[in-house]
Amino acid sequence: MTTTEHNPTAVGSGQNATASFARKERQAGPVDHERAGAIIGDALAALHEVVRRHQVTYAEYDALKGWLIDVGRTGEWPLFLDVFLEHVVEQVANADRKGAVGTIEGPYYIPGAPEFAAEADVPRRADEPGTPLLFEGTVTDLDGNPLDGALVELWHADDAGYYSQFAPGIPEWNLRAQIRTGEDGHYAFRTIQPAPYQIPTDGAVGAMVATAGWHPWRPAHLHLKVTAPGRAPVTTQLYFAGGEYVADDVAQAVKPELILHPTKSDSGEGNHVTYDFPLDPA
Ligand code: MBD
Ligand code: FE
Repeated sequence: MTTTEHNPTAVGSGQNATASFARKERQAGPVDHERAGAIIGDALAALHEVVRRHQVTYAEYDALKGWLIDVGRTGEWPLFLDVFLEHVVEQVANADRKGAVGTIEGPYYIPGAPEFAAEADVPRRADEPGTPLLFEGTVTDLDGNPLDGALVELWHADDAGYYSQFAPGIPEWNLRAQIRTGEDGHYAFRTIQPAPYQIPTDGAVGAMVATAGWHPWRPAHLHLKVTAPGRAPVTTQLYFAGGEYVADDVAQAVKPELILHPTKSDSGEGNHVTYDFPLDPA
């Protein structure tokens, strides 16, 4: 094992995720004070109810204060929010979708990965460990007509569960690529299968999970963002049938439509799987 080269820490990946979020373009509109007051008031009322129901003590209140301060100091807010809150925001946002099913984006997306036409040999190390995977499909409208000029962005962890640009010692764009489709809407990625992802156990979020008596794991997954002119973009993840934690994701982001059933490749080397993305109108 070469884990000494990239021995990620909660602080390291947390600070990288916080810096990445700071670079993200976000919508800023006029504040609706009535709506803000209702949401903030209800959020605080939900916490008040927890304090009363569990008769929370001053020692527990101080533990919470210290923990909140630690999460901020170590940059783990993106991790915490995306693991424990984003799945409900995503459900609300995408409730009316008819096409490809979405799920949470998570903290490790980076725009601008190396771009390919129709087929990508996903950037990876010469000796990249992991089972080879050919992952292909078609981007269509809701009637199954292929979409020309769609963009399929893929990012995923390596065979040790680490993401480039968030864990140290991994080449910048490792296991990140985007494909622009042609007239047939087809895309094909040659990559390796990721390992399950473990929330860092040496940080504040890991401490919360351990204190609660939970496990810190997400099932192995591929992240995707698919966009096309005139269509609603979809952000999603795909999982592997029978994989560890598929039925028990700490981030609660698995949906039945998102489970892949890869087969052995004809060559006998690695796996093959097909998945199509029918995109809703914008
Ligand atoms: C991940 O890899 C991830 O996908 C999410 C949602 C949260 C933490 C790490
Ligand atoms: Fe992930």
